[in-house]
Amino acid sequence: MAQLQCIRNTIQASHKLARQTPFVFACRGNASYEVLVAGGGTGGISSGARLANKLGKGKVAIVEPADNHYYQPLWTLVGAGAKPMSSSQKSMKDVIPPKATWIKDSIQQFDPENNQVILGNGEKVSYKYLVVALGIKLQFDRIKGLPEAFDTPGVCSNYSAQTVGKTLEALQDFTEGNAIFTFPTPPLKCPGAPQKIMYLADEYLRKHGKRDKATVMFNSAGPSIFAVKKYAESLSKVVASKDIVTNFGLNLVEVKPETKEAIFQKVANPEELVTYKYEMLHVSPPMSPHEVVKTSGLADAAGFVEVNKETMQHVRYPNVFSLGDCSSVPTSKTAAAVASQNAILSKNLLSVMSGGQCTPLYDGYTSCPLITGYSKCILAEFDFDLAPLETFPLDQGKQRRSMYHMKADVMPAIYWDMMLKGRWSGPKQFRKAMHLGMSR
Ligand code: FAD
Ligand code: UQ1
Repeated sequence: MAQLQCIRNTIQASHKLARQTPFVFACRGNASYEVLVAGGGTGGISSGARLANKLGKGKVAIVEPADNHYYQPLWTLVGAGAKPMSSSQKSMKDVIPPKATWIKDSIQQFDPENNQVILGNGEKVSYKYLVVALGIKLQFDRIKGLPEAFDTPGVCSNYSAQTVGKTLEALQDFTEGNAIFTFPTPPLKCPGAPQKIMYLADEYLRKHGKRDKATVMFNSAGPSIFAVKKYAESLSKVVASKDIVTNFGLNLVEVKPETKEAIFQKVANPEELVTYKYEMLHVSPPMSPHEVVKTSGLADAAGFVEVNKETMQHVRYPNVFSLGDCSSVPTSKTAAAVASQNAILSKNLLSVMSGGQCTPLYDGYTSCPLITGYSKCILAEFDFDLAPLETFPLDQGKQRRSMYHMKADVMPAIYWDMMLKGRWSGPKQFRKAMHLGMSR
């Protein structure tokens, strides 16, 4: 028995080593690649994998400084205690595509005129084609007192790996008072996330007999519960049925942990401030493009990589493409959107590479599984025009257990086993099949 286990361990160790070997070395010394991918998050790994699968070993490099890769969509469930943090995390070396090279550094500067980037260590890496997938920067420090407040009880955020663990703590420690959930002025990734955790918190407090001592409050800088009319109508009913208070046009500007106060500015009248006491404060922070993107020569006036919204190709540099949260594509910033964008980006980049044209293919498809409880979810799917673009032939405006399992169990498997390996282009084919070819 012990011998068997020993053999098993040896085989496992050798498999692990074999898988790690190609990624252990990092490129050094003014290297050059056919395709350079900036960022090893959702967009960077999935596009790097798809392109490396097509182009073969040694052609694609991914620049990413982090040791770990996160499936951020699971943080809603991690914050609510429904999934462990470990289920949202893998070591970066285990998700870097086997045929790609990992440059473990950060990009300090883009130089698109000379087809090169400058790394943190000062070295230059040149490319023929560039894919920019740097995500969006969280700006907790734009809210006065918030960074310090994270060290005090009750203040939490599902938006970062460092603060998501505090959400469950805040729920466990809750006794009585206001449980406030904030929504910032855009841009932000996953605009559904600020309210998903609120519905889970509501159910948690009910299950633990604390809901009658709580006022659950959604204080949003936005004008409504959700941008798409169909889902906004469903969510308004959910809010009413759960006895949640909504305050629109309120932007969090300061946290005073010593008095447990959250101070909001009125969007319509910034001179006017409104203060609420909190027992629990879940913050969705303001976000902005990374400085390195803003100053790259690749950005639009808002600081995002300026691409054609239907092709993913840069509007001034035809050998540059971008996808995900750092791009200017005017759709809701989600991993689901990245899946569709990736298929289109790869098709167009490979076409340009072989002397062809880009095809305008992206309709803005994005999806937001709006979790409304520990076993309920409204699966929002929509396009650039905020028109529903639903996969399943049933009313997705309804809360459903099946959609919860899709979000909690099916999507993570698709993400790790297919999307990060360049083999998931979003649900378009299923949508067409389920609607007997009658859907776009
Ligand atoms: P990221 O995945 O954030 O990756 C960016 C990468 O760039 C990072 O690895 C970073 O280290 C790297 N980087 C940054 N700067 C540099 C640099 N200078 N040099 C090199 N590398 C750099 N999406 C959904 O589809 N469904 C959901 O239900 C959902 N829920 C969410 C819930 C939460 C709480 C959060 C936070 C997000 C959620 N999302 C959801 C959004 C989704 O996670 C993002 O839209 C997606 O990860 C975007 O991918 P990206 O590659 O653009 O950015
Ligand atoms: C999706 O494609 C995707 O990409 C991985 C997600 O990531 C988080 C999603 O949450 C969803 C809902 C989709 C869309 C997939 C289907 C099957 C509707």
